[in-house]
Amino acid sequence: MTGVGNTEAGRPRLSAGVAALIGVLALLAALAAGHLAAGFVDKGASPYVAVGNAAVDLTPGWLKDFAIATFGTYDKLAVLVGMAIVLLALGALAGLASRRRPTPGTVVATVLGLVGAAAVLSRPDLGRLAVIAPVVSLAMGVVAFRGLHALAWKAVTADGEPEGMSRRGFVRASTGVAVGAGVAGVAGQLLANRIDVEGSRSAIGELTPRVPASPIPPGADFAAQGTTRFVTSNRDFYRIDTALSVPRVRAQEWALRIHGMVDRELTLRFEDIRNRPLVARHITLSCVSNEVGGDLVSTAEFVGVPLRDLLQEAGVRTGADQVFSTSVDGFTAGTPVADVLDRGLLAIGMNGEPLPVEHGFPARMVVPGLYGYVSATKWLVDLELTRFDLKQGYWIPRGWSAIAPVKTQSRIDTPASSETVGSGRVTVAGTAWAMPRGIARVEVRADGGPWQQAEPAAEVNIDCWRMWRITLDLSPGRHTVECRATDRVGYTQTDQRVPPAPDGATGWDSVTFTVSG
Ligand SMILES: Nc1nc2c(c(=O)[nH]1)N[C@H]1C(S)=C(S)[C@@H](COP(=O)(O)O)O[C@H]1N2
Ligand SMILES: [Mo]
Repeated sequence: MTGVGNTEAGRPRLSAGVAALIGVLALLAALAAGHLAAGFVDKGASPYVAVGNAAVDLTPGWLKDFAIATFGTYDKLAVLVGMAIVLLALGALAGLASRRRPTPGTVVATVLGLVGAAAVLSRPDLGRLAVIAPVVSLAMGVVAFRGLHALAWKAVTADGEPEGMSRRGFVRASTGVAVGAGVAGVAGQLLANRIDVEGSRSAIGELTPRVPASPIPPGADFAAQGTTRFVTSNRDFYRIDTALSVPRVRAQEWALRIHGMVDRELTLRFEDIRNRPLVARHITLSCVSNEVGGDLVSTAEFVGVPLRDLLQEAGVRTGADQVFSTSVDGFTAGTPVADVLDRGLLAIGMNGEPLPVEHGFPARMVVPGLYGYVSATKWLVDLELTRFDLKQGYWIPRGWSAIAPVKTQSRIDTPASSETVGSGRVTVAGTAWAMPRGIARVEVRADGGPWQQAEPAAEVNIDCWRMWRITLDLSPGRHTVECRATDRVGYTQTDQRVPPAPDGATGWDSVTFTVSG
């Protein structure tokens, strides 16, 4: 190996490459050791995961919106990759700062370890014991850094040994650290995933509703013309949450506590829920971050128990106006009691299966007509009856509105933007939603001309979206079409464009395409 060290004006120092390598290896060793230790306590205690979660929690609303707009459902991957890049750069810099003495790198390793510990301690869902993981990480970082540094230093100064031998010692040690970090990282991941949530999920079996959902009439979508399907498959259902790693809760261990301003506190196990009379309902769920024309909106058949039944059993005290729901990972949402009593569902099934793990297994809330961040808590474990002036859900201090009914909205699914379509008769089709008011009509106009009423698809219920289509005679060339919906209360979508923050986007969707000659 060449360039382990060089001497400049008689003062020995490590070569830049070796110095950076030591920093990077020590960093990997630290992260992997922390990940492995977390495998034994709680996977969220991994310093990498905890710092990522803390970063997500510290993200202001506008930045979260930017992340969702830019990376869509890959926002979490973006956080993890971004963190990896920053950390590797820090490791390399710490190494480079330590070409003569190991002190700078030791300080960086210690500071990073302390940041990890702070992140773990700040997580509402982790116990005190979890701090073991970042402490192990810190210790490993310092030991690996100083150990590798000492070996490399020996090779530079060739202290007492033939130089070739010290170099071999360093190469062997670095390889060992790299392999060890890899093994520890994988082992930590396997340990973290040992909770067999898929096994628990498949053991649930059929969830048969006592009250089935009304069947979907034929013609509820115009998928043949290019609209999205009426029921979104579980695979395609949009996913938005703050969880960097999906919480793994087995149904056997799950329980829901209902407390606060109630007459009787309740604790319900999964079996208690599934043995109740279950209802099935088609519901369209929308994210507040959905831009005009966006696809953070999906529909599923949810199976569960009306939250009204549970809340009445607990006895809601007068004065309670907020149902404050908490997820196993610490996410919280505040929902008006009136909406929960009116149409809230504690869902355990989705499209004929137990809830998928990413969508909240074993149980979540769904309240049609409210954006997800104020109503749709996944991996739900706690419902507290309280007041809006006493407690704020996760996104409220981050700049989002505490009260967030879904705004009447419509979207053009076909033609696609910039598409070239064949003949002069063009089918424009899409979807519109205004839960729980329902869609009365959708209008379309081309190139700023008169509004024309689109043909609505069969209405399934007012808690779901409604598809529409219209055929337009268009001359060859470029055209822009817009759509606007009117809900059953008589409100027509405003053309005024506002961004998603703080309580949902408005404006008309518009698509520009070309009709070929
Ligand atoms: N535990 C938890 N539940 C959550 C969230 C979250 O971050 N954590 N996000 C909410 C938001 S913002 C939305 S839009 C919906 C999305 O539900 P889905 O991922 O099943 O589509 O979940 C809600 N429930
Ligand atoms: Mo959301």
